[in-house]
This record gives sequence, C-alpha cells and structure tokens, in this order.
Amino acid sequence: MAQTTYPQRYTITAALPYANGPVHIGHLAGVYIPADIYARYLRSRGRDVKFVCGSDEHGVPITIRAKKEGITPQQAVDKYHELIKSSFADFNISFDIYSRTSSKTHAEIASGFFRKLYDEGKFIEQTTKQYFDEKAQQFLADRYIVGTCPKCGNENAYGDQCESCGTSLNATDLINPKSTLSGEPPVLRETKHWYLPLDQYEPWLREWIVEGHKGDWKTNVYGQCKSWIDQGLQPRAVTRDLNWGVPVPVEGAEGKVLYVWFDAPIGYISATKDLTPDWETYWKDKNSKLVHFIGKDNIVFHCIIFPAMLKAHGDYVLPDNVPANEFLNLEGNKISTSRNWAVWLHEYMQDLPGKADVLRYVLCANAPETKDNDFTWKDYQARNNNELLAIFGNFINRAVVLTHKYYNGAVPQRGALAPYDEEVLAQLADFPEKIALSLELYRFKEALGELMNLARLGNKYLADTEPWKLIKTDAARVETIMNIALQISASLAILSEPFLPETANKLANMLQYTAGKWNEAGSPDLLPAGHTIGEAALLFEKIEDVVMEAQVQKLLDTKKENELANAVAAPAKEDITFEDFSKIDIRVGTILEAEKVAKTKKLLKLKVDTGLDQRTIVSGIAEHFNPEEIIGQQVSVLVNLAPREIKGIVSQGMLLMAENADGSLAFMQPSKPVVNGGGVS
Ligand code: B3M
Ligand code: ZN
Repeated sequence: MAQTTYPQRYTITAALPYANGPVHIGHLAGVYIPADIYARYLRSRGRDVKFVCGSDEHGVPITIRAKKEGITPQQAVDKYHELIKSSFADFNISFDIYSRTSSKTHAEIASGFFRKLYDEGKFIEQTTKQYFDEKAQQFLADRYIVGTCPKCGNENAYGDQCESCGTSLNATDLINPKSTLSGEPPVLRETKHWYLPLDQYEPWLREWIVEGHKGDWKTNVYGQCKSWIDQGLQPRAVTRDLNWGVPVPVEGAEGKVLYVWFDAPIGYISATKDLTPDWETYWKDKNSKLVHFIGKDNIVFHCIIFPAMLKAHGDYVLPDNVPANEFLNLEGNKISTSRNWAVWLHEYMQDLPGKADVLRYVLCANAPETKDNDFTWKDYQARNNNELLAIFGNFINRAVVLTHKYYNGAVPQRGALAPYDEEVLAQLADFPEKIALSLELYRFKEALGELMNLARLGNKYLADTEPWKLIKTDAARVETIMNIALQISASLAILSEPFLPETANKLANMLQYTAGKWNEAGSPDLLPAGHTIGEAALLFEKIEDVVMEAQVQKLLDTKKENELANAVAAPAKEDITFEDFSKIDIRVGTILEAEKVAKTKKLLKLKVDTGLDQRTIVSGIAEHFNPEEIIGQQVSVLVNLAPREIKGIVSQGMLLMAENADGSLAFMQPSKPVVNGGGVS
C-alpha cells in the first residue's frame, strides 16, 4: 500500500440522543456501532482519538415527555440519561466521555458561543408573530399546537407536521388551532428572536460541500446537502420562547433559550472540555480530524447549520466527514417510539444476556449504510448460527481443542511450509490492511465481511488439511498446520476487537495472549512455539427457535396493542324508530350444551335455556371459544329471529356478540346473574 499520511488526531462524535426515552437497535445500527468500530480501530492503530457523546437534554422533545409522564423536565432527563448511558455501556460503546447538555460546562460553552456571534453581529434580529397561550402564559412550540390540517382535514395535526398526510406545516397553517397545554385557542403575539443568516453562508457552503466534498462524502449525505443548498437557504432562528434550555445570554431575552439544535452540537465541544484540559487542540488545531456519526434525519444540522455556526465563530475546525447512515426498520415496519415498535436495548440485554456482540455483529453486517435496511429475528438467528457460530466459533474451537489434544495446550513448532501453508500465511498477512482500508472509508459492513473472511480462511484451512486424520500419518506436518491455525486465531483476536470487543477479549484470554495492536496482526509469529494457551471456551452458542419465537411474539403483542389502541369504530347506521326497535325480542339465556358442528371450522351447535324454552342455536363462534368453557355462561339471545337451517340444523335465534378491533369476540353478558328469559331493552 502506498504510504499515507494520517491526521495527527481525531475528534469523533456520535449524535447526542435526546434524553426522552430509551435507546433501541436503530440508534445502535445507525450511529453508535459504526462510530465505536471506527474509534476502536483508530486506537488499535495507535492514533490519538477522542470519542465523545452525551445526552441531549434540552428542547421540546424533553418537555413533552416530562408532561406525558407527569414529571419535571429535570426528572425526565435524569431518568433517561442514566438508562441510555447504561445501555451504551452494556454494548461496550467506548466513549471517552458520555456527558450531558444540562452540565455547567455546557451552559458556559454554549452561551459563550452564542455571545461571541452576537457581539460580532453575526445574527440578525427579527420580530415575528407566534402563537401564545394566554391561560398558560407562554409561547407555544409547534408541537404544543394541534389543529385541522389544511391539506387532508385531519383534526389532530401538529403545528409542524400532519402525521396523517405527512405534510410539513407552519403552526399558522392550522385551521382551528388549539394549545395542548390549556386546550384553548392560542393568540398571535409578537416576539423577538435571533437568526443565523444561512443565506449569507450559501456560497461558502456550496464551495465547501458541493465542490469540496464531492466523492469523499457518502452519496446519501452529499445528495441531501446539495439539494438543501440548491433550494436556497433561509435565515434560521437560533432562539426559542421556552423555559427549558440554555438561557439566551443577552439583555432583554428573558424567557428565551437557545434553540436545541443550536446548543446540542456545541455539546460535542463541551463534552470534550469535560474530558480533557487539552480540549481546544481537538477542536481548533487544523491537524485534528473531526468526524460526526449521525442518522440521516440529522444531516442538515451537521452538514449545513453546525458548520455555518463553526464558520461564523471562526476558531473551530470543520467536520472532515459525516458518514450518516440511513434508517433501520424492524420486521418490515419503521421503528417507532410512540408505537413501541422497537427492540429496546435494555430489554434485549435482559432477554438475551451475554449477547451484546451478537447484536453488534448483526447490526453491522446488516447496517443501513447506503439504504434503509430491515432487522428481522430470523436474520439475527441465522447470522448467529451460520456465521458467528459455524465459521468464527467453529474455527477457534477446533484450533484450541486440537492444540490441547495433541500438545497439552502448547503451541507447536512451525516446520517446513507446504505451498498451501505459504499461500494461507500470505493471505493472513494481507487482512489487516484490507480491513483497514474499508474502515478508513467508513465501509463497516465491508470491513466486517473481510474479518469473517479471515475466520473463513482459518476454517477452510483446517477443513482442507484435516489435521485430525493426518495426525496418524504425519505428525510433523500437523505441528505446522496447528501453529498456523493458532497464528490466525491470534490475528483474529486483534482484528475482531473493534467489531466484537467481548469476543476478542474472550479469545485473547483463551489463547493466553495479550492482544497486540493492529499493525502486529497478520504476523505468523504472534504466538511463539511453546507458549501455552488456555482451555477452550465457547465464543458463541446456538440460538434455538424458541428463543426467537419469544421475541417475535413480543412484537406480535405490540402490534395487537397498537391495533386495539388505534381502532376506529365503524360508522353509525341509519336512525330507526322506537317502534322498529321494540320489534326486537332479546332475552338473557344460559348455555346448557355446546359442541362443534362436524366438518365446519366456525360453527358451534348450542343448547340454550331462554326462559321460554330450551332451544338449539347454531353460532359462528367456534374459532373464538372452546365448547367446554362456555357451558353455563349467560348470554344475550335474539329469540324472535325467524328459524333457519344451517348445515342441516335448524337454528332458532341468534347469540349477540361484541367484536373487538382484532376480530376477537365477546359475549354480551349481564353484569350480574339475571333469570333466564329476562328481557333486554
Ligand atoms: N438529539 C436528535 C436525535 O436524537 C438530536 C441529535 C443531536 S446531535 C447534536 O436524533
Ligand atoms: Zn394532513
């Protein structure tokens, strides 16, 4: 490979998750796994890295959550900050710091940033009319206003978007707007805000991104930026009327805070300051390479708005790259917090303990790098059983078990090499650079594929050379083969570490090997002859169908809950007169006998005591009730329905049933026992 020069240091950021809920697999796949792989890889190369993150604790998403839970915003962020932080720890995301934007440092850095731009006249001031809730005595964020969508008529559209038709709205577009705080119609009131004139930065952004980063930024990222710039940029308000956030550090700005998207990215800087006294070098020295890992919904903020802020400030470096990912779906549907359609990391950890690396593997192998991708439990199981276990685990297990069996765990000598051995060692030597090349280009899926190819190489080498057969005829050659297999294993311990840190650690322990750095991997001499390795331990275990079925069932339950919650009642029928109604004779009866009607799926033949008589009724409820279980139950019976023949049985009347949104049925029963024949009216 040609000699490349590397930057002196790296500042790696991962999007600050809102502390308004737990984190799920979409977060991991989109942002934190690739960022962590990158940071671990760079550290293994001996590069100078600071990997920073923290909770985003400001903005309307937090106040809305707090209101929903009946707690204060501070209580909400305290709760979710801890939960999120521990989920990241569970998955071994190796942040150098996981900070929070409610910290004192952050308030100082963010206010200082704003104040510098303010003092230098970089903002424009504008007074506009915004909705104000007179009862709650506060201005209303877009999300606090609901009304009728002018496009589709949905009566519950939000001030920024109609979730029914997807149109993005201004609060003033809504018909009959209402405040969600008081339920009252809001009034328009004048308010002053500060705007970052993005239009002034347009020529510079065009040059920097459209000309300057063509080809090195991912096409999905580049494309979004170009289209924003091509549409023309508008001044953007960087303050809000809200009582939760960093106060605007200017006189006459009481009750105003920095817009969350102004303060949150500055959170990367304050986190670095909390991490090291040398923070300025990581943000101001031009030999620092700044890389933002984010999801695609955050592209405009990281590629356009934050860089414009940094440019306006003047002291800071600009992002070198923003390798944003697309979205991960779950079993064919968009992940959604409000619909609980997610695999939550804290629940995964409870349900599948010890399997952090399996999820890391699956989410990287199936990462939404260039397009949205789907997570399914079937794929998860297959990747564990057929890849991690059958290839990686199997190879290591064979190498370690045979070493114990033949040599009491001592690494044998490598003797004269056969051409096949030479070829395998040559391939081994190429892997570190091959994987590195993909990682340097943010192609994590491809890099992981190469790592698995190294495990495949080892697996195939043993399968082809069959040392377990050769041991009887050519013991010397087996020593060479096993030596090579163990060298491959040791390289795997180094190279798998960024992707599968727990596995790498277990493997190194198994080999009694203090894993070296990236540059040592690929060497045929990582484990000297005579070195004693430890006992075999399983790196991965087979995941059985029942385990997956339980996870799938959990999602099916969620689906059902959502269906019930979102059920819409059928429209009302035409009016009838009381006279019409009084023709209907409904009585309370008791089921005496019940049996399935032969050769039908849906029908039960019932004998019901109606108080008038004991009669036969055929009812289409066999898929919902077991005959034995309904005997003795009281039901409502329409007794004057003209008899009709069903499957050769004369049915005299009809049971009244209530139908649920999921199609399940319930009897209409009196709330206390009623004598048979009691009239229902
Ligand atoms: N909290 C949005 C999100 O969680 C936002 C990211 C901030 S990064 C500076 O998607
Ligand atoms: Zn609409």
